Amino acid sequence: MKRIAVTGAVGNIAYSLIFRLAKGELFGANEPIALHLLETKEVAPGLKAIEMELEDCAFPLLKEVISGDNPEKVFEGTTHLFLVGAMPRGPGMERKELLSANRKIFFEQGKALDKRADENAIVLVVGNPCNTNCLIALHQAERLNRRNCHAMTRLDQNRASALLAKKAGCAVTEVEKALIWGNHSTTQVPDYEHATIRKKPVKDVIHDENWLNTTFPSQVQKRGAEIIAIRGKSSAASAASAAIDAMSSIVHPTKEGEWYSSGVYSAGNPYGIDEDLVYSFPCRTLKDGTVQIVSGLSLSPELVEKMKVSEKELKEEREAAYVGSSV
Ligand code: NAX
Repeated sequence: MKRIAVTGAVGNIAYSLIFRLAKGELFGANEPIALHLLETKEVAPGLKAIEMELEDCAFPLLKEVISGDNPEKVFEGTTHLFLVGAMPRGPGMERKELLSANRKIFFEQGKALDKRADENAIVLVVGNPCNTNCLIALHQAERLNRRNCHAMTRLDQNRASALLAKKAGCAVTEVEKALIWGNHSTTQVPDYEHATIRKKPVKDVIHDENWLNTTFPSQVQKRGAEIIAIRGKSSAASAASAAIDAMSSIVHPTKEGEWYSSGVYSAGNPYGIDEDLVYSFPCRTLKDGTVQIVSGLSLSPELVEKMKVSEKELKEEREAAYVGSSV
């Protein structure tokens, strides 16, 4: 049985994610599931309503629901974790204050992972700033494999693929290997140079270089803010969908010649990025479940320059969050 944890379980993203997981979207129709739902004390009573709705769905695969506000109790024996809950940026809040508030959360959850999660647990951090939150947690979860801890950049990758498909007038399935480097923030680097459309380089299909080099990256980077401006809340259904895509890519072997974007621990990376960050790279999952950073991609000077900007931002976040120090 897969024991799947979702934190921030009463929030927006979780309201879509939990039900899709319970339906069996991640592991298919033959894998029983237990859901482990974590919330803060203040809104933990809302978990009751989620549990009631789960019951009312009569999901055949859902065998157990464990919920509460204590990460150590809720993470007991978990095999797959979606860390969605995080401190949102309040009005007038400095980035530093946000990082410091989230440091407390992800420090505590990292410790709880270390004590209670399955030793082969796979962790996907969605709550922002997700790269640095992931870095904080993995420094505490010493028992876990660092390469099993990820920060979600899949929504950005999906947005990039969808935009390229729309511009080329093709199906999204015909766009392959769209890629995001760096931080899940506006410094992220959407990369079309290594992507293909109908197996051809993107530039052979989309001839508008100005669109590719200016409009495309900017639209991917600002898509989240655009949705907040219209909806008044951040992307939820698309984020939940991307979280399932991301975890699915991590747990299933990657097809030959393909890759997925994921924020992973940068130690030993082949692109000269600082060794102690969670940075989005092209990744592959091997048949034995090992996650590898794809090496050997040639990078244009423009791409390298942008990747450095995102790296610098992540170093500043790390410094502001005092990763590794005690709370
Ligand atoms: P909501 O504010 O609707 O829900 C967050 C929930 O987390 C709340 O119910 C809150 O009580 C809970 N929470 C806070 N601290 C917690 C803790 N210590 N333990 C357990 N639960 C805790 O936000 P929602 O729209 O669901 O977004 C969740 C997070 O995803 C945010 O940080 C958001 O910025 C981030 N996103 C990340 C994306 C990505 O691509 N990586 C895209 C979507 C989204 O913006």
